[in-house]
Amino acid sequence: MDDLPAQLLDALRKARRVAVLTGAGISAESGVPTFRDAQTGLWAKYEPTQLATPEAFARDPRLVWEWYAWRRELCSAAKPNAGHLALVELEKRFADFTLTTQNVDGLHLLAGSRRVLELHGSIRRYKCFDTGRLLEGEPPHCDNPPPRHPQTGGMLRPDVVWFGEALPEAALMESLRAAREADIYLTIGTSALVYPAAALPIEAQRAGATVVEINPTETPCSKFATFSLRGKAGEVLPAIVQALGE
Ligand code: BJW
Repeated sequence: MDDLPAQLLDALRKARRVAVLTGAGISAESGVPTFRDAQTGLWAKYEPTQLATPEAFARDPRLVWEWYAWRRELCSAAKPNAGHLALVELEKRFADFTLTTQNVDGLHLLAGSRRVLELHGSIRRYKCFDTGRLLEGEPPHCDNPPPRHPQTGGMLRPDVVWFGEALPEAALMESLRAAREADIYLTIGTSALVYPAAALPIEAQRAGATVVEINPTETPCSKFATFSLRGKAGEVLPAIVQALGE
């Protein structure tokens, strides 16, 4: 990638509070498909309203269950990449560091990031569709999926946030606080189309943060960014860590 802007490195060296938003793009180099990339994105092959809404699950729970079971396998096989690992290093460097992710793949935690706010839940957990009660452990074997929650008897679903559903309130509030207090806000590998997550970098910019976008392509967030670094997260983030170390 091109040389990093000296002004960006200077701002990072002076920063005390750093907040980060990640999206599917950071996991692309781990082999986890994004949603909206043409050809390779999930929504190029599947219709979101048929799979990622509570209405879809109510209509055809088996289809939705099996689609998520397939994706869970993909996520379980994936390993954190150089982008995830660089964020672990950045967390060590700043006393106040908040990592908010829209990803449900769990790769930031697997990489070793300590404080991760999972805004859209986790594909590695399950809950009861009727009551929201979380499942402890693995789902019971079932010949006619979805399996049932052993305590509530309701159908199990992944603990992810579907369209039209509220985000986990504590994670959202903490992400907003971090955005409003950040000196530097990094938005990485997200198309910045899905709200309320997409509002976080805008909030940060309004509150005076230097917003840095890391994405090979332009997004609606680009106009709020002080620096747009056009490259892959797995290349740009390690370059930042290396430059700061010097
Ligand atoms: C790389 C790269 C590399 C590639 N390196 N980069 C305001 C305005 C308009 C609409 C709304 C609004 N507020 C709410 C809405 C409605 C809706 C919404 O936003 N709709 C828009 C799409 C129009 N939002 C909601 O419904 C949310 N809920 C809500 O607001 O509830 C209100 C409520 C309150 C109280 C009670 C009840 C309700 C919920 C949103 C949930 C989103 N869920 C999903 C699925 C999660 C489960 C699953 O995984 O299946 O979350 S949708 C999907 O999109 C997933 C993602 O987290 C999310 C964002 O996608 P992301 O991460 O940006 O991925 P892509 O693919 O879009 O982009 C990848 C990017 O990476 C690209 O830019 C590439 O260029 C880049 N890239 N390789 C760096 N190597």
